[in-house]
Amino acid sequence: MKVLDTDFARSFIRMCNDGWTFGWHEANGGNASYRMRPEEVTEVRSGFRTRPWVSMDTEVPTLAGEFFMITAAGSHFRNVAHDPKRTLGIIEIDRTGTCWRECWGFRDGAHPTSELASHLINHEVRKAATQGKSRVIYHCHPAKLAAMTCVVPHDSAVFTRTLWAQLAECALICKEGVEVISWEVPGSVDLAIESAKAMEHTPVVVWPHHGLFVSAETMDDAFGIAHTVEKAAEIFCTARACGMPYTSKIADVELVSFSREYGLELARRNVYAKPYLEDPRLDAAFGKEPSREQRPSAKPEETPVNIPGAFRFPSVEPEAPSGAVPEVASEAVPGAVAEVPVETQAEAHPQPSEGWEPPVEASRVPVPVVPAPERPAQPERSQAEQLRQSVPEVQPMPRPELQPERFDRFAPPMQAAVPQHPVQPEPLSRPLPSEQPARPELLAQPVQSERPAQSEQPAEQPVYHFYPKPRDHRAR
Ligand code: 2HA
Ligand code: ZN
Repeated sequence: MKVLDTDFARSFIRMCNDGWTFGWHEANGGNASYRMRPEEVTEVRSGFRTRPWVSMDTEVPTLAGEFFMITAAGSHFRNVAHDPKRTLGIIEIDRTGTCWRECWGFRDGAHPTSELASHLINHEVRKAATQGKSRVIYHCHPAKLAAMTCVVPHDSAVFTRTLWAQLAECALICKEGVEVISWEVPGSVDLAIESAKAMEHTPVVVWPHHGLFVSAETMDDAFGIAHTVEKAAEIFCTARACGMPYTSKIADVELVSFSREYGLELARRNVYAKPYLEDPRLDAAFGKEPSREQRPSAKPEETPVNIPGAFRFPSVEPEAPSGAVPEVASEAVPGAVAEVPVETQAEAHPQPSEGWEPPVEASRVPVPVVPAPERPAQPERSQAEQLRQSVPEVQPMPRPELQPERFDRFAPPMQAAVPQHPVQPEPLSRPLPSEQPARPELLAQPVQSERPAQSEQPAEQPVYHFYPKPRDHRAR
């Protein structure tokens, strides 16, 4: 049988072409390899040629005698489907696992990708980790994921939890979570080794400011993982870019029940890591983000007012810094439904477009109203103190399964690398989205610093707090 008529070759070419179509392979970006099954080798072996052995700097003894389909160095994924015999090839590993030779493809003097050693080392790791099931390594450059690495700390648990917080499917398809490694020179031995360390724990490795390195059993699975992770990253980037603070995520308990339902066995360190969803300054203004199950009267508050096309407020009530109880709640009766004139709401909420008009046929819309949550009596505290206490610390996640001596590049430096949320927001040099008309209920107001003398921040520098203003329509 001809190589290009086989299912594995078709699937490999399709993966490359899909990656190109999705925009993940600019120029010669990305590479891929597939460890062929013995029966697939038998099927096509008669068409192989014999070339001299080339020795490698690395040893892959557990891959001795294996055959790999692999992308050619410098080849463009956009050309794979058009010219597979030049952009792809098949290599054989010798019996010692120290040499390779070309068997098929690589026309016009092409050679295997410069990431060959990286692919082989990682095939070895994944083959061992999956009892021989894993066969594909796929490397691509999805942009949203790379963008995420510019924003989210390079802590694997925080990064994983942030991805999972966006999209349920991501926890299902990427249940081991992602490992984020340090930035390494593309094509370097360090990159190969750091990836291999990570691949002992997960098939999905994030290369900061570069891309994804994925391993899987089939081409469909490899592409599916990359697609799912990139989609979660896209949701993250889109939600951040829309200028509203994050107010909802998949909560810990929801992840746990999802995990139970699907038998996912999600790692605790990933489930209970804090997703990186807010600008620390907004984080400070909102206090510690309550998970959905912790929010008082979650159900009625989350019921949206049904005005077609109308702007909707996020469902979380920002906490007033002075401890004031939201005014609407003080008169509320449990279970009561207040009638609020539509006009009032239309005034209070920014409208989505110039031509937006409140509907005239429904002059009054029921709005669920709920009693105020019981606030425990709090001792007098300065605003600065309250703010400081409300800001959650990003704690380095305990990694008992890692052996520090083998992964010393990960463990202690990672703690330093994870930025702690600043206790006091920096004075702003440019307005946050919260100061723009889309969020009139948030105002940045300079106040005198009340930080104690030992503060790192100079006392004379103004500190900006983001005050949630009471919702006008509720105050009336
Ligand atoms: O093969 O993507 O990381 C080109 C690359 C290197
Ligand atoms: Zn790359």
